Amino acid sequence: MTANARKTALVTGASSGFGEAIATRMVGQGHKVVLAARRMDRLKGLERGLGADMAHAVAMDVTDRRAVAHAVDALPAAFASIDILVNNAGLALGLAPAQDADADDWDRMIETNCRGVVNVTHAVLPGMVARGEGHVINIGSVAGTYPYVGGNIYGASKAFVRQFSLNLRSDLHGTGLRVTSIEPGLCGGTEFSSIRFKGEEERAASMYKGLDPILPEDIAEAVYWAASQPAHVNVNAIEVMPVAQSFAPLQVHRRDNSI
Ligand code: NDP
Ligand code: 8X3
Repeated sequence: MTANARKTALVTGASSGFGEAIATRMVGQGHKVVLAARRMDRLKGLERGLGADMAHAVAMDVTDRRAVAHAVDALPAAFASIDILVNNAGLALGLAPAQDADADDWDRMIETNCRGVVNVTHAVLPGMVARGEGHVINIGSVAGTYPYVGGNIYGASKAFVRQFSLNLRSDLHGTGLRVTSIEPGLCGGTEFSSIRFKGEEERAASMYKGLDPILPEDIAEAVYWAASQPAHVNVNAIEVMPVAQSFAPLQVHRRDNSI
């Protein structure tokens, strides 16, 4: 998508948070958007708000490969040529250290964050290659680069997203397609922490207490900027953090607790 061209984007996880903000930003710039997620009531509300000529809601569980392929194949003609795929649907579950973690939580993060990105990409990529243009934008996380206690599988799943983005670029060499990995840090204004802490709202809110986190609109801006570069420019990765978030030193455990 160059700045003036009118394109069609498919945004997964458009029922909330980043996905909703990305879809809204895209439509605000005159692009059409396929809104994909599981909660159809929320997608329909967004579709109404953005206008049914510009936004089209599609029920999609990204973990279900066949359902994803069917949903992409069944898109109405006005929304069928996907120029930009934003693989945004994802989640973290729990913050327990690996030895105390829930195996079902791990499975669901892998299913959603890894397999989900793979399923949707696999369904959309052949059409982009056949048309000779397209842009895959994957939403990773700083957790895919920097470890933190309790980040275990969530961080590993986002490292998968990062490496998958790089490997896609290699495979797509010469096709004209673009691939970008967007890697946000702590972001407020989404359901992310509420889902991570399974409805423990006080704990979820405490993540953002006393600081200014980045906001979904900041990520929508990064996505839009990457997608708006001239066709010869590929933005490989963008890492965005709030000023209030940075890096802690490596930890050292001493037998005698002397320091
Ligand atoms: P939200 O929880 O607000 O949004 C997550 C979205 O993913 C929802 O729209 C949800 O829709 C969708 N989703 C979850 N599971 C599935 C599924 N199986 N199939 C289809 N859609 C699904 O979180 P954010 O907006 O914060 O997160 C968006 C992305 O950004 C995630 O990949 C997250 O890991 C990443 N991220 C978030 C950060 C943050 O601090 N908030 C920082 C860095 C990265 P529905 O339930 O309707 O299916
Ligand atoms: C979520 C960002 O910093 O909460 O992907 O792990 S962080």
